[in-house]
Amino acid sequence: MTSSTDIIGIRSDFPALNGTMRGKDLVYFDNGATSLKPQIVMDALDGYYREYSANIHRGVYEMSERATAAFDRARETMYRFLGVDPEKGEVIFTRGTTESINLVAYAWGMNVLGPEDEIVLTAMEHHSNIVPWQQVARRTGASLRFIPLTEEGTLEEDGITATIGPRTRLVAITGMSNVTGYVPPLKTIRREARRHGALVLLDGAQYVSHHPVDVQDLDCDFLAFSGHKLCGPTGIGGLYARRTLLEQMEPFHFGGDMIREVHLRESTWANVPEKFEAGTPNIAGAIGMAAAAEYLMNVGMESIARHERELNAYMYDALSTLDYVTLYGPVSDSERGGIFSMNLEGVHAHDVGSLLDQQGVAVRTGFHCAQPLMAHFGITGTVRASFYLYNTPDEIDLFVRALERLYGILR
Ligand code: C6P
Repeated sequence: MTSSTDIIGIRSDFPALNGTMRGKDLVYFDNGATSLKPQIVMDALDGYYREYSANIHRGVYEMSERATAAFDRARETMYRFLGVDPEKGEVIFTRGTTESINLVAYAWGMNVLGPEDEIVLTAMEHHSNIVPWQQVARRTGASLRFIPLTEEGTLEEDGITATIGPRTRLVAITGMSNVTGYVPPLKTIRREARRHGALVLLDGAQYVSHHPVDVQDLDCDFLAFSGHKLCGPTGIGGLYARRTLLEQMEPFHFGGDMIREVHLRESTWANVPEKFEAGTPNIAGAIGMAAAAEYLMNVGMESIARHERELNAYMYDALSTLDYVTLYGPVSDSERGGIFSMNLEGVHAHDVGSLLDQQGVAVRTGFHCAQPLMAHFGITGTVRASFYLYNTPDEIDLFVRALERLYGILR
């Protein structure tokens, strides 16, 4: 993975990388928003729609059986990808991280929490891991508490131990900030949560696509993730949750496929995981996400993480030579995944983004669905460059040269 031939091989798997933007070779640094898709994922989607696009769990005919088998295999692939015991049925297919967190908020939070309880969050959370908990707090009377952030947006042990306490029922935290790439000290957080009998929800939207994941090691109670950030299609993702919790939780959505028996005035529920998957699921999406997970496992999540660490170190060195760039987040590259948020002195982030676009470089600008973190930094937005397995040091050079050029024009 670290050798240039490996990267060339990987890049050729992604048709979009052959494309241009504004007439220039595309440099895709917006992987935090969504990743590009390898051909193998398109083939999996195409295969389903072209050859066997029947509904699942319903037909007795061959085409439906084929679709059912592919859907079930997709779940098994996700078990392997996440280190989930296949016997336990602990992966629910959802539309993505946002829906997964809402599932926990509605099916667990709304039913279980009360005025004595506290939900612990941080100000670096994506809106998807704040707004649902605000709703739970409003409806149940539970309180929200926030682990304080340091000036650079990191967490310290003292703040963690002072915030998680006997009334904490849930700590809901990102595995990797979508703004700064900061990976919080998950072990300390889990230890404190366990000490007080609280559950841990990990927002894995960014974490899962960039790190090898084994839920046994992560030892969280809930893990939310999105397929589109790990080379899969949009509109599909999942929630890992401990079986014991899934069995206790009420369903989130009601309708077909999630029932055991329906009578006119009452119904009973199917087993986990179907109990949480009402209606026709995103069959193609599940098959496509599994193809993506299989692709990433073949490349090797450990190699992907190593490659990104190398890119990070390279980017860190390159940016530190530009004294007009303010970088947000941890002051060392070791606590950071491949996401860099920055501002150029005296220049609006959108202007930087637009001029980078003219150079063929795709970045995201704005508040990145993280307004509380922007408020913490005292800014309204940043320019964000985020990497994935197919990015290269040459692209970083190109990005940095583009920054130098545009700063010369804009300042
Ligand atoms: N962040 C970004 O550009 P969905 O949209 O449901 O797939 O994921 C939501 C989400 C939740 N948590 C974190 C940490 C995230 O980064 C995201 C998605 C994208 O940063 C789109 S806003």
